[in-house]
Amino acid sequence: MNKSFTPATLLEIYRKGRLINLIDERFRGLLRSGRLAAVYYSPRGQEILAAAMGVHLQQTDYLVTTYRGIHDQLAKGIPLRPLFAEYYAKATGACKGKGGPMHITHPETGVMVTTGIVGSGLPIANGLAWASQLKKDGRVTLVTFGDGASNIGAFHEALNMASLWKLPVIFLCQNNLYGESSKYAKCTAVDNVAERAAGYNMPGVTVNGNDPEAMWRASGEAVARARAGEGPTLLEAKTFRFMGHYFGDPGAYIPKEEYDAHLARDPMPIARAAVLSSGAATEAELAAYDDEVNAKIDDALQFAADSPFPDVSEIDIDVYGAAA
Ligand SMILES: Cc1ncc(C[n+]2csc(CCOP(=O)(O)OP(=O)(O)O)c2C)c(N)n1
Ligand SMILES: [Mg+2]
Repeated sequence: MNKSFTPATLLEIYRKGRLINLIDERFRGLLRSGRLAAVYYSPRGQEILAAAMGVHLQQTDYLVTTYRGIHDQLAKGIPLRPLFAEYYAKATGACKGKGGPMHITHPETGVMVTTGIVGSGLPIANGLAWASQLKKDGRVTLVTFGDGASNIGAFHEALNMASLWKLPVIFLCQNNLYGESSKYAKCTAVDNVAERAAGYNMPGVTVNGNDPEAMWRASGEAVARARAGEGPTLLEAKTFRFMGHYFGDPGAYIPKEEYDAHLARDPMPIARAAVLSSGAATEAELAAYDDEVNAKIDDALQFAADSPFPDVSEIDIDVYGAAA
């Protein structure tokens, strides 16, 4: 892919990243104050990689993500109202209030699966990609997962099958250097997850996921390969999570110097400064964008608050199968 990385593309990535960033900040505030009671795995620090991948995807493409998936879902284009209503377990939620944050699904925007079972998304993504290959519908499937997931058996099985069958799938490992409280280097035999691609005869690419241009290029190539029927790519985006594993995790297992070194390279302020110096937007335009996003957040929160809970008569519908 020889396309040049323009200031307009940088701005598009920044705007997607900022949407994620503002929603994440709002959710953490609501959780802290007790106005939202939900499990929450903050994507703080991983916004840019999701945004830079997201700009290459079409609405009809598929996404399979994890519990730490709100950045992926937003980058894919999920609307805020059904997303927020699902966090509040309301009937108007993406899963009618029965899935919750761990199971966000919104087929209209290609958000097919969100799973809390580490590593389980990869074989499911193969299934979606296989269906697209058989139907020749031109869709690609993006599956995202963490560094910890790359040590699960299903990761290896899925890579082998996807390569063998040249499935239109992109395996995006978001290597945030920790799986719960376990440091990557303590549990993984290779320096880079992408090295494992060699064992499955597919391209493996390690990239700084916090660098908009590098992530945009690597994502674009992986999506183009899948779209052209040339098969899967294992893309490893190096990143860091600033808010611990789950909401409320103090992250005491991360040495302070390590944390501070990452914080000094926080991708959001760096991307913002890059947008301003590129001339793609002014301070005033970025502030206006924040206002616009905050108004959408207010609207979706009000929608969620005003919506009813699912009726108790629906308790066994849409769960395992239709009730008689
Ligand atoms: C099969 C399985 N084993 C263990 C767990 C418990 N668990 C939940 S998240 C997690 C860490 C996964 O780390 P990683 O894949 O790096 O993703 P991250 O949370 O860093 O995004 C673990 C072990 C689980 N949910 N599923
Ligand atoms: Mg991790």
